[in-house]
Amino acid sequence: MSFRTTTAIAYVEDVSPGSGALPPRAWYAFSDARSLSLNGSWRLRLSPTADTEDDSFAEPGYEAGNWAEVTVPGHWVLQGHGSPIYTNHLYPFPVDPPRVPTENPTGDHLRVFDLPSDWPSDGQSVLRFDGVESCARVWLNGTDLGEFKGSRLPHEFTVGHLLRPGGNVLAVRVHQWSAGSYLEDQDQWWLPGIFRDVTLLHRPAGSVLDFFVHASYDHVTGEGTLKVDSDVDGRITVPALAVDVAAGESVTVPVEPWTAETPKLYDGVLATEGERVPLRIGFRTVILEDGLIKVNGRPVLFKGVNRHEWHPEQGRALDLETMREDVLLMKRHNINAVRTSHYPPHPAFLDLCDEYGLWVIDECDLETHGFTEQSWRDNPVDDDRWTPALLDRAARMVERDKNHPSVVMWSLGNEAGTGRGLTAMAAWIHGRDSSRLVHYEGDGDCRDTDVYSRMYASHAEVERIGQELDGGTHKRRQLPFILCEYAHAMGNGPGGLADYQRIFESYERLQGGFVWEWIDHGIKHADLGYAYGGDFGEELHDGNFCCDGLVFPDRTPSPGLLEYQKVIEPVRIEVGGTDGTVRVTNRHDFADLSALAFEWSYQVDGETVEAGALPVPALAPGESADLTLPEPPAGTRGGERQWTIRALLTTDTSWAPKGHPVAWGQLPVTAWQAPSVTASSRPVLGERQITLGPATFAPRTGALTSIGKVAVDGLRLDVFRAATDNDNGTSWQDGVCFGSLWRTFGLHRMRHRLDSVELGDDALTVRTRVAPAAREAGLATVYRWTSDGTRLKLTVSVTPEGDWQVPLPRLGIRFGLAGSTDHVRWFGGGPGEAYPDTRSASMLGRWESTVDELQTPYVRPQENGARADVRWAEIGGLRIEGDPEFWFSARRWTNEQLDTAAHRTDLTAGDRVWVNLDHGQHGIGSQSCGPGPLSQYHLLVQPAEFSFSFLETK
Ligand code: IPT
Repeated sequence: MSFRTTTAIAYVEDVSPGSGALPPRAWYAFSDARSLSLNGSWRLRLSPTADTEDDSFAEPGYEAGNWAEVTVPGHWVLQGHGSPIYTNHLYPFPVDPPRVPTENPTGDHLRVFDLPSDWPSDGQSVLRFDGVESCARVWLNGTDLGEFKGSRLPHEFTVGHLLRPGGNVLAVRVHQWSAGSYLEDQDQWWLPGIFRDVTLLHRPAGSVLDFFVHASYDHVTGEGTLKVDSDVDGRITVPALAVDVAAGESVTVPVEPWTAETPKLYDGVLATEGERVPLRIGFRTVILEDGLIKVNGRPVLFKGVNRHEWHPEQGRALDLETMREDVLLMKRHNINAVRTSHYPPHPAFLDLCDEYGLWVIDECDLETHGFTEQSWRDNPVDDDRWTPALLDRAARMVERDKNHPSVVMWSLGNEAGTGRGLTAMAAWIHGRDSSRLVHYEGDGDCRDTDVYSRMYASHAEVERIGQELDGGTHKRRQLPFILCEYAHAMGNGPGGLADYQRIFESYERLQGGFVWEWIDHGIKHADLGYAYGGDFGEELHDGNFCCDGLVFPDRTPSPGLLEYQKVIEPVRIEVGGTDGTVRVTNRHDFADLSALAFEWSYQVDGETVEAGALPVPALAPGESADLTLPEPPAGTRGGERQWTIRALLTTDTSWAPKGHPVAWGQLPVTAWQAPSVTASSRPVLGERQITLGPATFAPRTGALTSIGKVAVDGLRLDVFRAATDNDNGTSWQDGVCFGSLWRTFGLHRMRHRLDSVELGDDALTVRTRVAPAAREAGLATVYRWTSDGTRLKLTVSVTPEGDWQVPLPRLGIRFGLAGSTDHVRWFGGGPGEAYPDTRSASMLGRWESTVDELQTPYVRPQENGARADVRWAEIGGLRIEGDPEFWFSARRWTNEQLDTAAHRTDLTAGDRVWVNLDHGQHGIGSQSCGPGPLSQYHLLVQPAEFSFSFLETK
């Protein structure tokens, strides 16, 4: 005897893509046909399993009495019903495809709507769902329309015959888990719900069905060829080109091409008997030629990002303004390409990419990563039973998005292993659209793909690939290379971007990469600031691995984005070949420099004394010129001197206003000279203290206690930093993760043994040994204090002893100042943080901040906020000058407190501001998923000497 009534919900665990939906077709935002948005407030009944409730709710007249309300588009788990779950690649349910757990949160959604009184009574109507996770069954006025899977793909149903003027009952049953979940194992939050638009579309008689805009560009003749295939007869008009042709007919006319740099779109119309659909046509030709991806005859260099859809409150339900914000931020930060990791985005995002200009790799909604845990056994992409579902996903992506000039590659999916299903997808896509390339990183031999793609390869390996020394299949060796993911932007970092960019620019075969990833998937949380994996009590989760973006959850740019912006700037400004010249190189692929105005300024000790325009010819892409700088301003003899050259937009563009800085460079003229302090004061031992110039010290320990009226606390050598995500690395890295080595070695618990306090004629010398318990290795550390009566100078000498097997996180001093300390000024790198391999965007100048603003609010607290190349800093009534330049940071908690915090809200201001003045910092790297810092950025343990002078400022 069987108790479970499975037939009604058998579709949930069926490998098929669904039934009842219309064939996929091109998506467009609007036409002259009527439409009715069904977004808004819906009623929701959440059940713990897929089959606990009957479906009588779909019948007209059903009383939804005590049902909750949810906003559509939205995810119910972000609206107070159940909780989100974050896993990277582990399935949060037993792997037994296509079966899913009995505990299968199921949201019955109900919406009653009237047709507008003027809703046409002729023709048909279609109901469109742009995205529902993960499986839905739909009824209208009690009639079962069908069910579907494929969360981030559209599904349409014919409904005209069921509509009534008023009181239409739309019922949608959404299951969190389904067979489709096995295909949607992307590294992200599991967020069930109707998370994209629901729209009723009127389809007048003779309206447009599917259509395919083919718009190519011949870079030799300068002509574009347009042909629009349409399932329904119609005409295509493009007024600006005087084009008026029938569907299916091709026409060749002189045009301006579309590129991401020059996104020229021509407005047109596809008019059938019953409908006029606006077209935005971009002419461009994407081909593989000479082993390179060429657009309009030229190779392109992708300066890309991987973009997940994310909003800290709405999850993957993004409104148009948020999408636009992403595009504008990308454009303003010199990004020229997006991989839509790992599913087709809301289609309106691609309209924006067409309009503002971004190259797009459109990726299918497919990832089966969790099967890696069983050596890919039973992987759906290698099981013919699943192939219809895979082909359905490929078709829904390609048909939906095929009319976007921005889309230059189709990607089969991400991290799905290999298999016949993928091959079938690639074959179908190649057959349907020969005008674009096919991408899939998992196809190591490039059997099915047109580009060799990898993720997180080291600099050295990428260089070998550039030199074509990487071997591989014959086919692969003929193909261009991209890094579809690199530079894991988790927490502080990524480091090493500039080094990758140099390599990309050195070898033709390397056509750039896509930083992982665009945005931190932190969820706004009343108590935690932003929540990450585990914060909702998930039994299985991957912590803050979802917070690895170039922008914070609220889209504030992180230092990583500013670094990337500088590294990929489309104009290089550097020292010229002869004295007094600056070399300007146009690194665009298509645009000349006519959109930019250049200006120079001249700084003495970081202060601009004069500025002017620098005429730069409209260099073609790839060209450079050495330009003579003006005579240095008169009367600027002393001090450190430099030129700063900036390239600014000459006019307002769609993505930034006139004057927006696109690129900059600095050319040193003279170097920083630290002030000399003559050791003319003698240390005096009093009853309670030692006095030396303006300073006092504790007599027994030689510890600095004050400089003038400024009380100073706990000054000593510091080698520890709060581990960054990149320091910690990942479990699957074979390389050394310094974060854990530092902890094992004991760098977070160094002991300071006092050996002697010596009062000399002109110096107070304090000898110590700094070492962790249980280790023989240590640092003999000597603090030598001198003064000229006004200034106090500290020279620190560090001599390593014993067997040091690890580099140091940092090497410098730290001390505490009064908690009221707030304002900071400095001359050095800024305005933002920098580390040895993330310092490209650090601009030498005079900067100001508060202690709080010096902090970078990484979602999981970690080392942050260092300013590089600091000559002097003023803080808490002290002016500190470095010899040589130093790394400066200050915070209201200790590095140890920072290290133990899990969320920003764990950090509370203490009664001290802790200042770090560092002689050295270890690099950042990208080891939270990729390679660690390059060896030249390791802070090796070796003898070191560095000085600071202190002067009371008030
Ligand atoms: C790679 C995934 O493709 C991406 O989705 C994300 O998880 C990223 O890593 C890390 O944040 S896969 C990695 C195991 C190489």
